[in-house]
Amino acid sequence: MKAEMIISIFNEFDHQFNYKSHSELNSGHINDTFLIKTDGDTNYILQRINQVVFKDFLGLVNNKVLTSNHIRSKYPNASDEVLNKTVLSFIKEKNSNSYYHKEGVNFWNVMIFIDDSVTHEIVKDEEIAYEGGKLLGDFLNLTSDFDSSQLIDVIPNFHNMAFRFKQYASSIQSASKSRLTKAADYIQIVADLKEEMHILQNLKDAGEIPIRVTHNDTKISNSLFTEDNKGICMIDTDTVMPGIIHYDFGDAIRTICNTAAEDETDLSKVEFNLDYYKAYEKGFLEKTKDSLTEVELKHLPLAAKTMIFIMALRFLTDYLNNDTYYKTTYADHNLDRAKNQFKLIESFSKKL
Ligand code: GN1
Ligand code: MG
Repeated sequence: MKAEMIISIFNEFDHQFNYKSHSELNSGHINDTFLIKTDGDTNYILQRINQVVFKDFLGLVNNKVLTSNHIRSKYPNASDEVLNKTVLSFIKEKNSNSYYHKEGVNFWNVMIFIDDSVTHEIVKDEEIAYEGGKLLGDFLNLTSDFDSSQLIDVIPNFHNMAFRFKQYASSIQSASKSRLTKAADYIQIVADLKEEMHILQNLKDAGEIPIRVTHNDTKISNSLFTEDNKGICMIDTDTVMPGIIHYDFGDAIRTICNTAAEDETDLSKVEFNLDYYKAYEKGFLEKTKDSLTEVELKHLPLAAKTMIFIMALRFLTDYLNNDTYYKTTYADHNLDRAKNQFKLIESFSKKL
């Protein structure tokens, strides 16, 4: 994307300082994200939202802004300066919307970049796992009294296992022979795990697990830490909506406990780290154990397996669909991601 375009879109927003330079942050698979450095004290994140994935963009922005405002309201005595360093802060564009839209350039939003923060694609320190668990606990606590009827279901059926199986079944119908052949072993594993992987969905549908405001994309790279490993806050609130805590617990574990990146192709490097599981669980429960039900607590280990599986299934489905959903950088990227997640399930099953 041309620098002039980035600058002109950034300048539609009511930021305090002038553009100096930008770089693209490539960790996400859906949106385009840029770090804008300025000539002042505040730097910004400029993000183009993928409209194919997020069809109701206005609903998405509304969800994100309402969530931030709700969290900010929990600290009535904190100054804006402090809040801007600990809670996501959205910048308005010149017409007072929290987004900018123009035909042909899609929808954009801007947030304040939290300086001196780091993210982790792979966890190499137990303290990060522990701090990550506390961050999710805090997020769930801070949003527990948020009226979830104000939030739209930004991606309907996002973690719905029955729905993901339907998408998978139709991808098998339309897949090319060569992709089906390459995926054959994994198609068998999916069939073997199908029943177990519906347990949480069935409990949710039966009303046995409470619906809460959840984050829904808790991979560890969506949490900010200080350089000395203390949790700051969770970011990427694109998918905040009503859900069950298992999605959030499980998706975090999926990434924290994987000893390699989610697209590592050398599967001997992919193992499930049980110590990190315990550290994350400890931090999470320190914050939440008094508010969770017995059914919620009992199913935390299954949540981990289920969320690793659902991501494996989604990567495999996208591979069979010729890569229409996730960004990929080479032909078998989605298949490699799926293989990686299936290896992680195998390792998990030996340990928990
Ligand atoms: C996608 O784009 P990103 O990285 O925030 C996906 C998540 C997956 C993740 C896998 C809206 O998130 O569900 O866990 O990739 N988000 C959406 O890395 O589908
Ligand atoms: Mg996301």
